[in-house]
Amino acid sequence: DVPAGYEILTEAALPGFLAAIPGVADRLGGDPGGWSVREVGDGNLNQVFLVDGPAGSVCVKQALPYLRLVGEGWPLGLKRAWFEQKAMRVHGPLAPGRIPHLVHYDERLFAIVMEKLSPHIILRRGLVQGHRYPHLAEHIGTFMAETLYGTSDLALPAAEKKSLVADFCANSELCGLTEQVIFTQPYMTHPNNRWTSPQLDGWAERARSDADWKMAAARLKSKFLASPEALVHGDLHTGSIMVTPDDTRVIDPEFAFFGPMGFDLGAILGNLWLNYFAQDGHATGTDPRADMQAWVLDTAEQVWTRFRARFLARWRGGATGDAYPAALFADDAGIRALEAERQAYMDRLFADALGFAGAKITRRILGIAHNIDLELIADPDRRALCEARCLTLARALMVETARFRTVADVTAGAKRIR
Ligand code: ADP
Ligand code: SR1
Ligand code: MG
Ligand code: MG
Ligand code: MG
Repeated sequence: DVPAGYEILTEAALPGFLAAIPGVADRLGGDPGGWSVREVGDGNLNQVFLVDGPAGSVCVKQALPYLRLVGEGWPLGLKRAWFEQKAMRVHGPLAPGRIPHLVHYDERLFAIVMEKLSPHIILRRGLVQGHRYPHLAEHIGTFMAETLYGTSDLALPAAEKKSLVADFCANSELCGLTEQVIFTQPYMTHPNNRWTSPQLDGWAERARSDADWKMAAARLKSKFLASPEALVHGDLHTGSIMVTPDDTRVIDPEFAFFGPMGFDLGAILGNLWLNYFAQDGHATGTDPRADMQAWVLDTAEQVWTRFRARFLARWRGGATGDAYPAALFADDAGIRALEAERQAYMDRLFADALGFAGAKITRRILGIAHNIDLELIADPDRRALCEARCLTLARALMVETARFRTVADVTAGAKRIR
């Protein structure tokens, strides 16, 4: 059901489309006929164009009426573009400088015009190449603390939050995609699934038959379905972050909805831990990756540590939302109780994050959508070894979550897996 007026943009159509948007022609400069246009989409869902003129540049992202990864055989609603621009409008002011500037949203074409990030690259590609990003943990830990705290009941009055929850409730199609491809399909026989075969056939069978593992996935799915804690990005893996040595930007929040905060935390942590195990597959005699692996593990620790510190600082600085009414906790006993509650809240968030991290790792190895961290390891035996290590950690994070009391426990656990 493609709405009347919608058309799939082409490189040839881009200059005409952009020239008609107030301010964009000036931003690009010169004559539209001279603008250079390149389609660069490498994601699973949409098309993305980079446009350069003599004065500046923009990026245009358009929703296609189907899943790009599969093609027209998997129709997908266009409204995901609306949720993406809405999430950018909500998250942007909470985390200044951490997302691309939103220039324009076109309702007819379901297209977002935004700042072209340059010379940024996708974080996952940089990590696979062995590059380190010294500010990544601070930037991403802070991004998550500000966006998650800032859209929670700790910060927002109930009516304001409920109005936002209502806006994002309709993003049910993309939530449904996550519910299927992350929490359900990897644990059953399904034509979408693939894995390195025959090396991982035993692991795929285990995911289908291990009741503890399946129950952990089902519990996480229930949490995903029924926890409108904050406006989560919803797809915060290392392919949704663009970096330079100094800068970090979060892109692609089309899966945004009011869900469990641990889902975003788990996405980034899980993808970093997956990358840690994948480094062995990219190491060579002249490029051993031991230092890189240490950096990746340390970065995962720092992401959690920075997140926790900033989130707690916001909460202690004076909660403006309707949860934990200040009037109830004004005396000494109340102040102590509230601080104990904050610690317990963070422990619960950490456990959620670990479970979701495990689920995010598992789906990238046994489900439909895989990661270049592992896919670029050409030798299937070598890749399967890395993948089996990933799955060992993933299952432990999901099933034996309580074993990991601190993020250092995960680091130690990952190092023990050989
Ligand atoms: P999808 O939703 O299909 O995954 P993404 O939003 O992840 O699409 O974008 C796909 C690719 O387009 C990214 O991997 C990146 O290379 C490029 N891209 C996206 N947004 C920008 C931007 N603002 N500036 C430069 N490149 C971008
Ligand atoms: C069909 S699954 C496609 C995946 O790509 C997106 O980026 C999300 O991670 C989604 O699960
Ligand atoms: Mg993407
Ligand atoms: Mg996307
Ligand atoms: Mg993921």
